[in-house]
Amino acid sequence: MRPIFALLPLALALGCTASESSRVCILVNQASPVSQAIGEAYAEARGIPEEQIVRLEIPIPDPMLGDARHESITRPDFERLIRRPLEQIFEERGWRDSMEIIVTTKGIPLRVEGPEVPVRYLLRETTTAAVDAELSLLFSPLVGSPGIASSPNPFYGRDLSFQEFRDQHPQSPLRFMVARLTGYQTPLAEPAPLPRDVARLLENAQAPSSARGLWLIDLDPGLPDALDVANHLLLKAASGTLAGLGVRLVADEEVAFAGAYEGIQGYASWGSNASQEPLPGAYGESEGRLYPGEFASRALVTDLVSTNARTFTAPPRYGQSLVADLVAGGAAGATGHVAEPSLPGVVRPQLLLSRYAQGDRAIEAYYGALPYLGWMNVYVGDPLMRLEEPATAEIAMDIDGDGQLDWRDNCRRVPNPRQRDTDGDGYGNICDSDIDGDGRTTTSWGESFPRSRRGDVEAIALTAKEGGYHPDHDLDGDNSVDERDVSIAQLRLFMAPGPGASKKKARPRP
Ligand SMILES: [Ca+2]
Ligand SMILES: [Ca+2]
Ligand SMILES: [Ca+2]
Ligand SMILES: [Ca+2]
Repeated sequence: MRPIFALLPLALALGCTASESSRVCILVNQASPVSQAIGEAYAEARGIPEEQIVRLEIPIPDPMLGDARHESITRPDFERLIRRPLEQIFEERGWRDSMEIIVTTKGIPLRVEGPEVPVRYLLRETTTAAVDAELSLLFSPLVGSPGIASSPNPFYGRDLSFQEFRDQHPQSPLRFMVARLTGYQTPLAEPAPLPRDVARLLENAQAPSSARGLWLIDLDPGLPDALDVANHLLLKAASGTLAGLGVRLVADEEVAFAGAYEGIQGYASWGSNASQEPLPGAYGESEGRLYPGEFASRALVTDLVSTNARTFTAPPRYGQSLVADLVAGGAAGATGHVAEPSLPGVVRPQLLLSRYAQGDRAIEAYYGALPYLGWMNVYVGDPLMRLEEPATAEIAMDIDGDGQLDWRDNCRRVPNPRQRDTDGDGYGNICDSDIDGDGRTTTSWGESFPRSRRGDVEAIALTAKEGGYHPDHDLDGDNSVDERDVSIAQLRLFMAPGPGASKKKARPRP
């Protein structure tokens, strides 16, 4: 007999179930009518009971949020006004285990501001973080911990649902998935003081979606070497993965910033880091052309821009391009950074977009693609959004589209048709920067000596600096050990090799 649970996925695909809404809580700031209007609109849109709206009192300079100072909070104020009250409420209501998703609203500060740290020590020392990233670690001592070394995301790249992950890892510091409902604060939709961009964001997340949306990956062949590595390992990998899923895909390989596309369902680009000179004013209309174009409903977007979520206050002060403009342009879900994340800290487009294309909830796709916890990252949009007609998994046997079927691919998430594995441990070089074989890619923060304490990154960097060659240090297999190999290793900081077909244990090497 056919097991009855085979019918369940269909039922779950139809909007939000009662059990799903019981696992979502919403944070609003009582000091802002806009924040409250957003929280109430979302509760209504997803049938979330009033008791699950948490009302914090966070004083802000302008209740209508025209003053961007409300987007930052000091560490002591974050502890006093947000973290401690929330942990208390979660304990009192028994939410510690039952709650799965926390939704923050515009008006809850965006960023915990830490002391300034020189760029070279950023990944080791900074305590600046996205408020949302800290909230995902509630009850964990990792809240406020500096840098990224102690906080690789244990859910990153896992083929599990978040609930399965949490059931299997009850002690994991990652307890909650956090999403933010925000956009520019004006213009307001009447009669409630609900920003129009946020109203549309909510509407878009549940508007009917078609199977034929366009997945646009805007590659850029004009970047300097260190960034070109990310162009390959992140954006090229995203187009490989999406091609493997058989979706309608444009992988734009021109230097020109992609614009005037229609029906965009998923998008990844370099944003204002694109090398085109002069760059059109990033997102929105420029000289009669729309960048990147028109979005389909339920569109999910990401870009490789350091401070793209630094503000959602209009009018913004420009510098780098802003996620707020993508939301204003009709994107329903977007990832961003509230401060410099450094390249290793960005969400991986290939994981984000492939999970989402396969029908995962947007928030689950985001957390599965997020390399480090408690860092600068933020997800903007309705966390429960998912596609109505996902790509089918039958064609996903080669998830990175490199022609090597998953079961035998020694780097399952990175296109590596040649499968080069010079140390023979079963992981291809392109996803194996664990030079000393201790199970993860380490760094000694730029110090190459003494040898015994040298990190994997420094081992490769030293070979490059001395003009030498070691096949294991040549990660991309171009017969040279250089800056590119160092950049590849940096993108894998504190991560284990793979994922690949091999389940071999890491072995120590001299
Ligand atoms: Ca591969
Ligand atoms: Ca290897
Ligand atoms: Ca290592
Ligand atoms: Ca190389």
